[in-house]
Amino acid sequence: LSTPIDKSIKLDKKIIKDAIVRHLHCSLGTDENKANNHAWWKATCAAVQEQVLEQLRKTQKSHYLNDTRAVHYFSAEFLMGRLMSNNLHNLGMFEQTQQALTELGVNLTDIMEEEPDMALGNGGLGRLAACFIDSLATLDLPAVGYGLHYEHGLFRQEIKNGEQIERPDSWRDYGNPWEICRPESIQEIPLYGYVETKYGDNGRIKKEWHPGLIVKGLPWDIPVVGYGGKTVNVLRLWQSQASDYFNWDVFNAGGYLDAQKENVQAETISKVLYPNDETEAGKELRLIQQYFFSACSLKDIIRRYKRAHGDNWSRFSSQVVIQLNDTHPAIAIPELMRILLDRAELDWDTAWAISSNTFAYTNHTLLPEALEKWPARMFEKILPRHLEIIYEINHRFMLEVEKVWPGNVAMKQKLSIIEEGSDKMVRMGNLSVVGSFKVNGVAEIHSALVKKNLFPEFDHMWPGKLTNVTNGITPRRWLKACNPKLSNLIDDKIGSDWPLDLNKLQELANYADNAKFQKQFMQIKFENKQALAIEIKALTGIDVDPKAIFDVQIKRLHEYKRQHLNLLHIMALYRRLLANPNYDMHPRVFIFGAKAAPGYKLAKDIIYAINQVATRINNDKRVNGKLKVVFLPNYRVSLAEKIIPAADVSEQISTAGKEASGTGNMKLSLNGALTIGTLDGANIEIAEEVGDENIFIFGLTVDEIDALHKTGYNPFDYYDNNREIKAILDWLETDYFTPGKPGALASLKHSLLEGGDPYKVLADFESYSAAHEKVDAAYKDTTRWAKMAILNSAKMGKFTSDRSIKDYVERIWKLEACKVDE
Ligand code: 26V
Repeated sequence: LSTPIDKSIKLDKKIIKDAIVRHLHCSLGTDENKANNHAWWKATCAAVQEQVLEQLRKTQKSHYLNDTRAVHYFSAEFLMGRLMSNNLHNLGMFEQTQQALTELGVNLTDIMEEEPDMALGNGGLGRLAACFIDSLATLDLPAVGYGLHYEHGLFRQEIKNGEQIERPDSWRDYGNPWEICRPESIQEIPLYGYVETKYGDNGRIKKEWHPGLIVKGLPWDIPVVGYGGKTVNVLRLWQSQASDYFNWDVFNAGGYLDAQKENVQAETISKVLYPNDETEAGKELRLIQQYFFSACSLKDIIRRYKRAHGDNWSRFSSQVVIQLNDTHPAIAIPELMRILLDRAELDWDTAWAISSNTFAYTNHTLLPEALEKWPARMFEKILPRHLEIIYEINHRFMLEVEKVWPGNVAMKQKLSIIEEGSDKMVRMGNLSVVGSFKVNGVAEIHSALVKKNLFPEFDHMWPGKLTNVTNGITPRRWLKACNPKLSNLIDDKIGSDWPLDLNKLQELANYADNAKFQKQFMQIKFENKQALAIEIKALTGIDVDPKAIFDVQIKRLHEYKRQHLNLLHIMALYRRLLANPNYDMHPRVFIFGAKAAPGYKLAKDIIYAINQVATRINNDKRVNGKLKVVFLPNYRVSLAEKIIPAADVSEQISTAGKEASGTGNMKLSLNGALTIGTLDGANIEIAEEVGDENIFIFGLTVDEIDALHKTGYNPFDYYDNNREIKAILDWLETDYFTPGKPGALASLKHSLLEGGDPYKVLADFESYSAAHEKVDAAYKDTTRWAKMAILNSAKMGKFTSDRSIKDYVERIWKLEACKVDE
């Protein structure tokens, strides 16, 4: 599947320079003397976009002429970050552009800072989608990403007096030079209203949905440039708009409230990305968002299918595969059924055969509170016809369950798509499994737990439906572009085709003991740390020494990820240093980056606690420069790109069984950071690749956590019997870290004691602390550390998202690559 880079498409520096200046003049209406960095950035984007659009046109022509089977990646989130550096690298024109700009007196690195992040996602799930569409284009696979064109992405985080403040993210305020508006492909989406039952000519019952509101979906296309610059796929994001069309039936039915209000509502649909939290707020709008983008995308796919195949549906599921990125787009299943039944007038069995051979579903979490359920009455109001179809899907499914477990009512209750109770709920996970031909988890252990704990009966009913595809990351963004110094060193040592064939990095293992290579490798790490130290100073005012160990935990804030375990250990180190100023440790800088869901109180308390502890420690002369704590505000893709190349230690410390995969773990290890982590998610597979001697594993395993649960876990056992734990937790209740405000950090202590410590922080503390002593000892042995760091980079080949995509192609999508004709 891999594409060799074709040097012939590389553009001459002179041509690029002329194009940039031309755009400065003709697109931006300014000139070389007046232009600021923002104008230079836009002009450069426009010059790059010329190349991108040329390849996009060729790609679309090839796909059309070959009538290829294609995958459609449905995702409520795409965390794209910035596109300039990525597009330049993938087109193979980074260096020429850099030189062209230098000749114009402009610094490429500076103007790239002008680009706002496209933060249309919460975290891992959204970034995975972004890595996947990069790999799909790189592997010349026909693919479309479908999602929502949020006006505001994930909130911007500010820290005021140690606390998180959420500010709106406005990534499009000055326009986005990469996106193309496609009004010719607008879709109309019905909502609300009622269902009429009619009798057709053949005596068959016909259902007609009379919607109460029609909204328009306007598509914006973001070109997705594959590495090598040949295939350019699209990410199509839908923006909602008020439609001038109203179904006046509804006026009579009383569903119509007020035209103005509904116009506002229509435009509200794609206004804002919801952060992951459990609050009730916005539930209804969230369901509408999901239906809106799923329905727009399906209509778009069907329009394209019909252009080639007319009204003959028989080839639909051999041309179209739809991957559901979690259950957020699961409403696409009843929507396709509705189209096939009510519009195409197919019979149920034919429709179901097409639909259930079209969808595949990826599960990304086992956390019960994250499994989507919608009140049936909300469905009835917004999508009345879909609720009917879901009941019918469920009815037929229950007949299957009856065959396997005759007379077993409890089993039916457990597996039903409808959860019975005072408030009936639609279980989107169950709907997704029933309506898909494959279901996958995102790391070996996670997929095993999906089979064992989440969907064991489905696994029994349909052996082979549940499978695994371990996540991956694109090495183009997460090594080549973000760590140019290390990339160049690797190029010099093993050649430059590793970005397409990451297993080539294995060859670096031959140099793991080579003193000269070790020195070069660690010198680059040091220079990356110097650059991050400057960034830290600029962002927080904190001075850090690049000779210290940079110990990094960057991810969304959640109790299961256990940033508070890291914090308790930092407090332990601080205490040890105060008790013994000669406490033997290599200087350490603990670096955090994390956003908390605005409605998640304890997560916000943990951010506050980190900041308060940081302030106290960073200003305490007694620690003698051995300990620093940094909380970097507004963690996002572009900040990750600066932190990851500079990390020595990667914190992957979730409670075993809770982190489905993790992908930051892969990025950090690829850039030569050593992992301190639990046997959870992809950490297990990382340990298999790097070997136990090159990773610091600690803590309870999934089985041990289970056992602890069964015997009864009592956090007070640890509080009462471990003097250090007791002292630290008690410390949180004083005003030592919150002068004049005793008790300001008490919620943390409370959650770990009276709250029952649901994520077993105290149970893992000792083992975590011991692992950190091993980290310290390893770092002091500079040769050993260099070897370990090199081996981490060398052994990450498995975790390229190209491998993940090839797994999806083989196990699920059955796609063929389609080379783009010249
Ligand atoms: C959602 C919610 C919503 C309600 C409150 C708690 C909560 C906690 C987590 C989530 C996220 C669910 C989906 C998700 O983002 N999963 C992440 O997917 C990544 C890509 O597969 C994977 O690497 C991460 O381990 C997994 O957490």
